Amino acid sequence: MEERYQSAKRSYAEIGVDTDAAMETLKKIQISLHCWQGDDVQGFDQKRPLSGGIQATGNYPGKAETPLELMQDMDKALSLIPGRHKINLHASYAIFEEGEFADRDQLQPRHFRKWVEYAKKRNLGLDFNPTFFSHPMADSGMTLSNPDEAVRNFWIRHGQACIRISQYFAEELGQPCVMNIWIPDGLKNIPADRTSPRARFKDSLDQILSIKYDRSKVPVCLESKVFGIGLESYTVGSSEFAINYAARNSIVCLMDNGHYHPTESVSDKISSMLLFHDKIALHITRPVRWDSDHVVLFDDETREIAEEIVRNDAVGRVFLSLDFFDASINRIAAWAVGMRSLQKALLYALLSPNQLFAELQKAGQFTKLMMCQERLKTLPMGDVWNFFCRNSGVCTEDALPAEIERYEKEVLLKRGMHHESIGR
Ligand code: RNT
Ligand code: ZN
Repeated sequence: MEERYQSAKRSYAEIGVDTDAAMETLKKIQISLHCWQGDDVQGFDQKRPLSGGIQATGNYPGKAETPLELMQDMDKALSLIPGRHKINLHASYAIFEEGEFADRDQLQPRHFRKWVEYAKKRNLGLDFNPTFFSHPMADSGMTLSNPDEAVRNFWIRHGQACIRISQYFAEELGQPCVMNIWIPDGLKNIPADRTSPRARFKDSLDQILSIKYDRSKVPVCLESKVFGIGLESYTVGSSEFAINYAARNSIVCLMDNGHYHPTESVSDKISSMLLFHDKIALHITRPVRWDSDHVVLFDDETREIAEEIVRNDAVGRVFLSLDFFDASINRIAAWAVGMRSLQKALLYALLSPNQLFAELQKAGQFTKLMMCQERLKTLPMGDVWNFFCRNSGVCTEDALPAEIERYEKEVLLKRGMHHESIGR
């Protein structure tokens, strides 16, 4: 492996790229690992089916059913991912003591104490999300934009509670906690009034953000969307809404690359957003024909997103998080492949002679630029990646399937048998 790395290093040096420097940068890039891939966005505070126009399809055995199982699976996934990262929690993953319960608007930091202990022990950061779905108060399809003031106020209190919890995470862990607001609010059929729900959403956000909190500890993000399942005709939190609200109120815009029309690409949006915003946030996902939330792969758009971050020297300005939920495959593999794919995309970007390419564009040398970009695709990045994995103490690409299969056999499948035997 050492030999292959040295040879790869020489190949990249020929085009002016320093592989050691690329690995140094990659090592420091934190990605937020979304807890919800582990249990198909179920959470622990209710047993309801997933709502909000999102859906996890598939029924792969061994799904985590308890906080302990989810943590155990996360540990396995983290052991397969190079670097030190963050865990992205949803409010629905509150962990209550035996016999205790708090509704979403009554959540307290102590309901997440076990997660803080988990993160501290492993030297991880925590990010957070209020959960505006899978709850009786969200059954109408409207939360922060609901015309019923009692419902809307319930969700405003939820948002405020989540800011307090986020600040608690930041203070306990000594690093910022990114809090992302996404609401499913929308309509299946053609609206008669598009403005009023948006005006109410705007007012709800104002109220949530009006509580006292430390903005340096809790960067609040707003995520937009085009449509949800069963909510195809109108989405309250559209892209224009989110960008304008974030700009006017100095919060962070979160772009999920499944949340745009199919030929629009987030990679193209990043440069514009960075010109006007100090920070941006991304949900990296893989939309297959629609917002399907497939596992992130080392594909063209993921690479292009990574390239934009690196070319703009914006590694420190972009909050990176994964967002997908595939229940049809091994869920730990989904996490590991998703994280590793994004890291590979970042490595690919870091191993690109970006300066040189920019100069070719500036000089109008488009033929040469195309040929150089194509040449880059077949350079031995895999050797650098495997070397990076080994140095980070995690398995290389070839060893990954066996690791997953072993855990499936020793843990996940036994878990399934156990559940059946106790009649779950
Ligand atoms: C839904 C949004 C949102 C959710 C998570 C679970 O379309 O992408 O980010 O996936 O909050
Ligand atoms: Zn998302």
